[in-house]
Amino acid sequence: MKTALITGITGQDGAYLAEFLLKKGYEVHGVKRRSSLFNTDRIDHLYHDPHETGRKFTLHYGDLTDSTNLIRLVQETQPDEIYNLAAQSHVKVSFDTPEYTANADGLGMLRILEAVRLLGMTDKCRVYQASTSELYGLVQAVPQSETTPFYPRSPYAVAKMYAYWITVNYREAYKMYACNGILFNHESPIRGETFVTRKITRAVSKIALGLQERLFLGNLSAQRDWGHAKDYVEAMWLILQQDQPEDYVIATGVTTTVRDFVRMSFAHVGIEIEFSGKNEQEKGVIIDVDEERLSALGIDPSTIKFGQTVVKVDPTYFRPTEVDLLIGDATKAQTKLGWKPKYDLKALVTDMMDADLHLMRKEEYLKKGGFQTLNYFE
Ligand code: NDP
Ligand code: GDR
Repeated sequence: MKTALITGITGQDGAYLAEFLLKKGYEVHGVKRRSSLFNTDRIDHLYHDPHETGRKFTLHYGDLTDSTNLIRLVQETQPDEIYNLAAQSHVKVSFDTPEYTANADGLGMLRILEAVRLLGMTDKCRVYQASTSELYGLVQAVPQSETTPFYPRSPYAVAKMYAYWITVNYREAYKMYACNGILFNHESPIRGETFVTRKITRAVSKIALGLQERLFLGNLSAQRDWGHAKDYVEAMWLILQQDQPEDYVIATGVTTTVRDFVRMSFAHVGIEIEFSGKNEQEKGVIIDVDEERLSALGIDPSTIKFGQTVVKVDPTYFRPTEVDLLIGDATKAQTKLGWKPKYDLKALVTDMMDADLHLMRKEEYLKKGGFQTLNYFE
């Protein structure tokens, strides 16, 4: 039985990867941060009585900014594979917390590599770094592959650039099995609520159910290569199973604007919207409603109003420097790893919309039932 140590286990990818590795029979150790609120929602379902299932899943407190903690955890868990998924992963937030982002996202990987090296585990332990398509930043060429030059456009991307190169350097200097997965955007029903896809599917679900009037977004013209997180964690694992340690781009090869992602999400519930206006004045208005589709979903069509403005631009969400266009070329992963995504964008939108509609129905049910949340502060 192999042992894996996952940092960022409470995040989207950490949760899917933990589930994936447990199914493969791994013993999984995860690093979680201390928080004043419960932060294990995404992995709570993985707790099972090990006597009944034979599964091994253990959480440890830790932080990527604490090197002695990381050394101890690597020593105690003796992993065959480390997946470094922990990061302050929000690009816009990295402009507000640049130094912390550099520390966690950049130096964090150095601390892990050093822990493995100092403990004399370079022959035993393979290390995966969660690198990102944000490294490409300002468009140099498309589609972006392993050989496309980097031009990072945020403190997040600059920090990740350090982590990328320190991984390459430790591989070359110490013959470590250390690899970068350069993953393009990947989403899911458990995507963080402030990333654009999840923000959209949550809001569209609420609008359809009459729980919210409109959605405010930033740059609608940004183009992203969106895949499903379930497909992408499989690629992480494949990257660590090869004879030689190498870096791989993981992407679908299809790019879409934020605007079209909004359209597709509304279309899922039978609502057609049209965008008009430019830049900060742009807005999305309902122009058609498929009542049959709404009814089939159990939604009361009378909550939807023709001509209702459901999307507006709020410049607060603009970034000081933006990444305009990402489209990945995953030929190397397809050829060498045999990796191919199972989800296309439509299947991804369907998965996310179904999940968020389900979630928002709970809210609708409580609201209609007159349920009031207690106010603890009165
Ligand atoms: P999430 O933001 O969902 O999860 C990030 C995880 O890192 C959380 O578990 C978080 O803990 C943890 N974390 C944050 N800071 C620290 C720290 N200082 N020490 C320890 N743990 C920390 O990200 P994703 O799951 O979406 O992404 C996983 C990784 O892949 C990240 O490194 C991200 O930058 C990278 N990536 C993601 C892509 C994507 O499209 N999703 C694409 C390319 C790369 P907590 O729950 O307590 O906040
Ligand atoms: P990104 O993801 O920055 O690509 O980083 P995000 O979903 O935050 O933004 C994608 C694009 O949408 C535009 N946008 C908005 N973004 C957010 N969050 N909120 C809005 O209201 C909004 N309106 C428009 C953004 O400007 C951007 O162009 C994600 C993260 O998971 C990183 O950790 C990862 O490395 C990259 O994907 C690949």
